[in-house]
Amino acid sequence: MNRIKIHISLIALLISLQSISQNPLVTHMYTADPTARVFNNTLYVFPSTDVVCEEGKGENGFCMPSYNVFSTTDLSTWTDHGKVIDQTDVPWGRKDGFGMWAPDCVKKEGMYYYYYPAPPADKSAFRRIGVATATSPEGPYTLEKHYIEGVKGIDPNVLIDDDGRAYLYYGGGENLWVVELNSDMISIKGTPKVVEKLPGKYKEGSFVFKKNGTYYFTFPHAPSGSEEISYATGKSPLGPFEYQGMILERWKDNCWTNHHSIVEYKNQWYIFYHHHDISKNKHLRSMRADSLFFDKAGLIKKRKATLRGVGITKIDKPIQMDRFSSAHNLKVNRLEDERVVGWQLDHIKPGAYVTYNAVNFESKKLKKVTYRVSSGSQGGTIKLFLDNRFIASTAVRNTGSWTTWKTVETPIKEKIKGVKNIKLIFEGSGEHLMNLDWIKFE
Ligand code: FUB
Repeated sequence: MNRIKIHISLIALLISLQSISQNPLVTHMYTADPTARVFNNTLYVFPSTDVVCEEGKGENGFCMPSYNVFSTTDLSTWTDHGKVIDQTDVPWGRKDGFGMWAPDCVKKEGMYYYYYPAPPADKSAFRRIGVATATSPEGPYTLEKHYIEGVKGIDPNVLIDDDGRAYLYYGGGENLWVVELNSDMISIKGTPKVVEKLPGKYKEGSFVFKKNGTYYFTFPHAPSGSEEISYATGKSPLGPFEYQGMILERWKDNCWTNHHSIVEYKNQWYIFYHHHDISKNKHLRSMRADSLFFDKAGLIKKRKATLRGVGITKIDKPIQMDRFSSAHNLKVNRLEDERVVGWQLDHIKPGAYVTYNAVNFESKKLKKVTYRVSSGSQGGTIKLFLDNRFIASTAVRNTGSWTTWKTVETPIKEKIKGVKNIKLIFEGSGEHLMNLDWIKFE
């Protein structure tokens, strides 16, 4: 992604990031712990909010005062419905606790139930879990006067089973817990049970969903270093669950947490999660999404987190290839161009490739493809494929140096219509062929 160095405003950044449909999903505020839900054919996301901590506020470095709600129908354009709950609204909560951690929202019989953790004013626990109700996912929400009795913990998640019974999962630490909710959705039946047979060490953020009769108990945990997202499966919402392995690997940088949700929307499964993309500060996170796939046996395919994300990209602007869906035998680094701030693909070896999914070519007649490249070596060839069909070959020669950028173009003779996946294969000989900034279709 490139940004003009001068005269850049926050508003301009917001508009450009939203309109190119990449990760992170929104950039005008920090959003963590995204729970995605589909209500009325619209995909809603219920994240928590990270803000910069004032001296002495918050816990563990997190300052989380409130909740906003977001929605989309195309995974590209996001609507921020604004703040729906603030810590000062919580009847039983500390008004300056800054501990409104990961929430969830479910729908039952036309009513939306929003579950959130907060530090209680009575100091009876680190976090209690409260419920707020509304007749629309966007609110306004009415907050229950008391927290759920008998529950102490963070990260509430609710599964409503096909028979209408609802289960609350929560907890952070060595154990995660489950308890059935009464039909009022605001009190529990019996006592919470530890979810058994999960791997040891720190766990939190459980998210349970059901697919083809199997319950998927998914959770971030930290066997070593930072959190990876893993899962177990079972035949009952109360377990036992059998550990199946990792879905998303841990961050290799200093973003210690991850927290996710998994949802099917318009026949595609997605994982929503967070990273500290914009801030590089582990307490100021931004929500992301990527597609998720299952194998024939119903197991979740391990996937890589991408900056490409899930939105559909239009061809009205250059496509920054550093935000790829997948890549091989190349690196991403800050753009070596004194006029622009951004990132470049470099160290591109013969046989390297990069893919960028879901580009909408609509039904416009294409005339040419243009690349912005530099090369301090003999150069090479870029072969363009759309949905694995060869489209055009473009020769890139030495541009004078690795920091001398030029555009090269090739006419397109094929008729291209609709949403396609781009693949570029780099051919040539020698150690490194070229650097690539963007690709543009006209
Ligand atoms: O966002 C605060 C806490 O960090 C969440 O409740 C955890 O799941 C972790 O993401």
